[in-house]
Amino acid sequence: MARSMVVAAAQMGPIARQDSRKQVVARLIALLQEAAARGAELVVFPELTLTTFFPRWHLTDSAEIDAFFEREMPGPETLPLFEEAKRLQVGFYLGYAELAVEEGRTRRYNTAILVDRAGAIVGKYRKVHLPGWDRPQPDLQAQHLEKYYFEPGNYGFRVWKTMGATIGMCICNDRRWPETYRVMALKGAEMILVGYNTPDDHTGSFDFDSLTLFHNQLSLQAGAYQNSTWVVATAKAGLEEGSNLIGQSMIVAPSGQIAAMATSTEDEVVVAKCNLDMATLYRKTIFDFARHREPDHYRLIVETRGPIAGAENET
Ligand code: CDT
Repeated sequence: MARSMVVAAAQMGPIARQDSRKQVVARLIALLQEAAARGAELVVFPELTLTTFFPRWHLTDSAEIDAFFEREMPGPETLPLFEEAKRLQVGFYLGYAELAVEEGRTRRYNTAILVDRAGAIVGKYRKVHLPGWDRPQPDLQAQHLEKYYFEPGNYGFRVWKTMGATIGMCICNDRRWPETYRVMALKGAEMILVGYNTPDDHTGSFDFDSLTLFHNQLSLQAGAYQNSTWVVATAKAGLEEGSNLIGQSMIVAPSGQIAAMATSTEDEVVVAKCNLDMATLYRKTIFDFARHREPDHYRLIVETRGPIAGAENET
């Protein structure tokens, strides 16, 4: 019999700056309960789930900034979510802004955790690809300041054998980079979880913005197919503090087919039963990595960050 897992993408509508953690956690619990009632064993929440997407603003007051960050997980405000998930025996992925003290220094990360069905944190990921800028851009109408608020994650792309599957995590912009999926696929990921906040008004260029939904879909489907893995992608969506965030949360099969997709930009649960053996099927055939990959020809990918000059007309 095929191994399977029922998974939910628990999309969230907008979160206002003034919304308290208590209000947000109450919404998360309602989504969790709906997902569990529909048979979900694992629920994926968005990136930076607990607050509004604050990197759209240039804040300079450290107390104001720190208010968006979690110092402990679970903390008193998030504990009810852990307790309810444990009661319902549902695992979850949760994105949040993490304030950590490491080697005597305060560090800020854009983080996601994986919690198992007993309510224990079994995995932590810190976002590697931070989009946007480290200072405000006077020429841009909409700011995206993740490089100002966060350091790149220091864990790399990891996978966890838990809840009957091999599961990897990444966050938002990571989903656009093929390297993200490949590293986890090489480590055996059968399912990759990703939360996101994607504005469709970040460039001010109509041509680019009008393709935002297409690019979301393209990245997720290509990542799933080219790496033979399920991808569960969950948005924070809707008009949030004047910024329009796309929805389109979806669950994509290793075939690249969309198994379920949200139709709103509000709080919404989408559910799919994922055949985990489907990942194995493609990896034994067209994407049998050990048989077909030629890593000697991929060295440039890890040796350089940006394009190199003078590589034309090699003989
Ligand atoms: N949160 C996040 O990573 N959002 C980006 C938008 C980048 S626009 C400068 C994304 O890739 O969806």
